[in-house]
Amino acid sequence: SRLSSLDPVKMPEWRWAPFLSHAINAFIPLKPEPYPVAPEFLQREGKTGSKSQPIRVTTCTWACRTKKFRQVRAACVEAGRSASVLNFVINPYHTFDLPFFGADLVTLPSGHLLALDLQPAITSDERHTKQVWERLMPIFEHWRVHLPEGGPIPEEAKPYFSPGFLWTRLPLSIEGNQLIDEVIMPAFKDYLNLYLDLVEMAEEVSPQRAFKLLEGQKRYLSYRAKKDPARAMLARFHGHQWTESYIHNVLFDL
Ligand code: DBV
Repeated sequence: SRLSSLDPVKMPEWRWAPFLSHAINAFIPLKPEPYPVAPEFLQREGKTGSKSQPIRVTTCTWACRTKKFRQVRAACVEAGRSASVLNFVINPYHTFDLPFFGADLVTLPSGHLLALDLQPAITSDERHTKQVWERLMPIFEHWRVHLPEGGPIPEEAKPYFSPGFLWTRLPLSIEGNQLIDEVIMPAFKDYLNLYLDLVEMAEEVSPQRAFKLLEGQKRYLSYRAKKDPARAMLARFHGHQWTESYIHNVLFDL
């Protein structure tokens, strides 16, 4: 079993392993340190499906911190035909004017739900968004033409997205898997590359500015915790108490 948040996630058949591997390799130059995660959240086994055809579920958390990242964490779910998920969020320290990196790669029996974004901590603030969006939009435009639209998102969620929100639904078919390999994977690499470049350039802000960013980060994470679309699924797999604690104390813990 896993003793540190940096230990490799070993889940055979997990659809999203190449994405997490890519990200972990990209952090190596930043000298990642373990992020404290309680043992019951490093790896948790569960069961779903029916009595006659049970399906084993594993949920793992990979996490680290670096000089500029308060928390980088990947929630990894492998449940065979029922679900395969990588939810990946990079939380910068609020002392830098940086967005969050967010990826939600979800395979359910109904198909793949795929979301990628650099999400603002504060909205309607050019100083926070302009440099990011200027560089993000060409990348977004490049990849989105190859993907069907994901459909509407709730109005109340909109402040938390950038205009470069890449959001699609793909079928569980050879064509769907091909789009994941040929579009979603390179898009993920481009978004992460841009993000790490913005991070490298970022310098500490004034205490007043940092306070505003902290308030924004708290609002964003409270929203994500409150509206986590995985809540029902995780509760089915691992129980309500474990799920609530995981959401509030690990996934969105600021
Ligand atoms: N989503 C999370 C966490 C997950 C997770 C922590 C641990 O924030 C998985 C797992 N997302 C997950 C699952 C579903 C979705 C859906 C299991 C399917 C829920 C279901 O149908 O039962 C993007 N993710 C979604 C949806 C959106 C996003 C818009 C559809 C919601 C709906 O239809 O109700 N999540 C959203 C987003 C980011 C994100 C933009 C960041 C880029 O993480």
